Amino acid sequence: MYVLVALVATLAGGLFLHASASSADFQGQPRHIVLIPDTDKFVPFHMTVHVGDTVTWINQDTDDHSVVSNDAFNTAGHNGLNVVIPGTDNNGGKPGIFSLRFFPPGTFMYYCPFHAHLDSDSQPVAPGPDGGIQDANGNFGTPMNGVISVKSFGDG
Ligand SMILES: [Cu+2]
Repeated sequence: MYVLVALVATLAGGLFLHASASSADFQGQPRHIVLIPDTDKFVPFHMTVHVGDTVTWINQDTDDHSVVSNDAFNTAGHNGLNVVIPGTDNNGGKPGIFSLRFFPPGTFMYYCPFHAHLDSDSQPVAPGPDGGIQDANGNFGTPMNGVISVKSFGDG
């Protein structure tokens, strides 16, 4: 009986792996996904990948969003990147998808200028009320941005 349960669990695990692999099969086989849900934020805010890995952004929002490299802080390449990822309203009802492969180890910092721009007093304009990075108290003070740490294999 215990053997049977273990076998079923193994089969179920295999099926789950197969399903998730095929659902991520957009362009090649992205292993790291940053979601833009129906709010103005990148989920997860921070992600660690290895040299040579591909990160894929999936915009599930109706609105367009951008990935713009924050070149003042970037150490992982892709300086000057400025890509609009269409939302479902501008993409035939489907999520917009964008992929980027990382080679130099370092930190890739990026933001969406539509939801992280500066106002006339040079203060960051945060999205709200449900977007941006939020704490448990509903602090909407952080504009739409994200961080990817790119590690070499020796760094573990
Ligand atoms: Cu945005």
